[in-house]
Amino acid sequence: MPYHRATLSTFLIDERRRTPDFDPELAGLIKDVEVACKYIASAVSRGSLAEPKVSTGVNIQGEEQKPLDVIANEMFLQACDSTEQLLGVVSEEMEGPHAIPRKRSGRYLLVYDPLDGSSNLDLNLTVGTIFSVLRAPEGAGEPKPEHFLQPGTSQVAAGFTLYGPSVMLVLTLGRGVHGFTLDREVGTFILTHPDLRIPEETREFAVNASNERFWEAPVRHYVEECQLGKSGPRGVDFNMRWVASMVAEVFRILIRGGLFMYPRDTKDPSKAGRLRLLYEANPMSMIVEQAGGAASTGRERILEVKPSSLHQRIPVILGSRNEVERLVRYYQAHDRGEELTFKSPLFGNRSVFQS
Ligand code: FDP
Repeated sequence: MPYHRATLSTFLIDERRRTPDFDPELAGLIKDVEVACKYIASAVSRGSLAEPKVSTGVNIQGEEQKPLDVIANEMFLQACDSTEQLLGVVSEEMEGPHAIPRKRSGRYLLVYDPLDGSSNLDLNLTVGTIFSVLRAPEGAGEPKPEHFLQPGTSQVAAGFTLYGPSVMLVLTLGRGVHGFTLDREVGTFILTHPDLRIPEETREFAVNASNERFWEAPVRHYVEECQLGKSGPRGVDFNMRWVASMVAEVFRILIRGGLFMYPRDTKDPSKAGRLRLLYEANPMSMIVEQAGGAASTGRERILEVKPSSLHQRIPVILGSRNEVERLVRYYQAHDRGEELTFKSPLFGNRSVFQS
């Protein structure tokens, strides 16, 4: 029995000891998020045995909701509705901010995607919850959309859970990234992955390749180089992965490195990307940077983007630092008007504009 290991609670207590300016109120808020995640884990694990009696519809993104999307959102609201430290929350499943009824003086704002990767639910594949904690402006009173429109650099904490073969919670408080595994018998998250660091070098990339014809030239160039493997300019073979569940992809990158991207494409010109800035890109970028990786739109650091709306979408390229920087260099060259070519031992001089 791993009773000698830290639990999430003792980790938070130690964090207070280690970091004099750590706000104990933040620890209380993280504990409520933990409770929400345990309830969601339990609901997800019942799979087809669950008999959800909820009405679903189309969320603010125009996406068809699954019963568990609605249930997970409700569980989060219930777990946080009496959270002293919170002023308000924003979720993927709600159009605007939800005020915490009993509080007008909470110092924090919570942003979350209650069930990321939910298209995988029917397939019994890994899904998860993503969350981000921001400071509420002084004397904000009622939570308003503009209070949440802070760049990712302002996040005070971020995390995600994985509802997979085991349930995990990955957390950063801005001082490294730590992974906890739920001991289901005891109902406690145990610190199993302290100080996660993303390997710099990698042979793996993840992208939905069915969108290739819509990608910009730098992404096509990067992927083509990886696909050429040993016979191309990289000189090594690459593996490709696509779980279609961002939580699972980011966890894989934390464990064995790699690049994950949902880049800008021309599929629907009204959308800058697929993933949402506030409750997907920002928390994941904070985690990745805290673990030594990098996160970019291709043209700017994600954490420095000033949000313009609650459900804003953004291109995402994140993972091992060397790979992200390589792709950013391709964007820079492309934007300077340079043609992206490479020498391939098999194919001679190649350009991404050639078919
Ligand atoms: P989902 O819509 O199922 O919640 O959040 C968006 C997301 O999943 C990511 O988790 C995932 O990486 C991506 O969409 C999957 O996109 P594709 O359908 O294009 O594969």
